Amino acid sequence: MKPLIGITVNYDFHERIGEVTGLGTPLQDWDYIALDYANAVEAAGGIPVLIPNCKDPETVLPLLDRIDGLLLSGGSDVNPELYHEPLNGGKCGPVFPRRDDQEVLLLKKAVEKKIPVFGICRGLQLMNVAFGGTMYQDLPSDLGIYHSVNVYQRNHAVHMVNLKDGKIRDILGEERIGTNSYHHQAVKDICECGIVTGTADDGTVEAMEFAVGHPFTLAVQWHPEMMYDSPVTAKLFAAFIKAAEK
Ligand SMILES: [Mn+2]
Repeated sequence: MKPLIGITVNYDFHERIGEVTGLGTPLQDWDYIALDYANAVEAAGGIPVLIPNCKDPETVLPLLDRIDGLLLSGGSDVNPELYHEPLNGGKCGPVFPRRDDQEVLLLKKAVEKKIPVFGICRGLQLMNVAFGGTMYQDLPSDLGIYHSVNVYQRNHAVHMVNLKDGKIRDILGEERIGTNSYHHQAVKDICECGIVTGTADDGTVEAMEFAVGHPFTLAVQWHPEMMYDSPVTAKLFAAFIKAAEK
């Protein structure tokens, strides 16, 4: 059978989502995710499975006995409490601890079980924080740099990423690639097991892997799943699915 890839999803308790879609009633919570992730997994030969944000995160842990790979998707900012920093009011975006707590638990158990993990955007940030790293809560006000570039179509490359010695460069066979950029936060202190394998020209961390004892813990800060026609995307997802097949 093709590998099952668990994809984490956004959680939001604002009933406006139901109002906008015309599907909801008042006081409903929502799980939702852009279809790009499932499309990318499907195109690479995997079977996408969405993992809901359960009330008790322990509920979804047995899924790790069934899935072959875990994709930590993009979304809201990671709770600064997880890296023991005060909320930088007005700079950090909305935070949903219910999703953060479940993803940290899923990530740690997936690593224990040697399940390949691929983190995208927030997924990279969550992995760094879960293993002890910290975040810039807002790149424009912290460093005066802009990585939330949403004026182009989503598959358009807006900055370059320089790849260093590591898995991602092995997978792609290139030193420098163009990527999109939809993030206002970025990794600050690197967690102890973290290895930075890609940076933008301004120094922003754009790719990481984690030395946690199994061969596929890869994360990128951009959105490869949105760059649906890019050979970089095809190679990254192919490598992830191949790791999940083992
Ligand atoms: Mn960027």
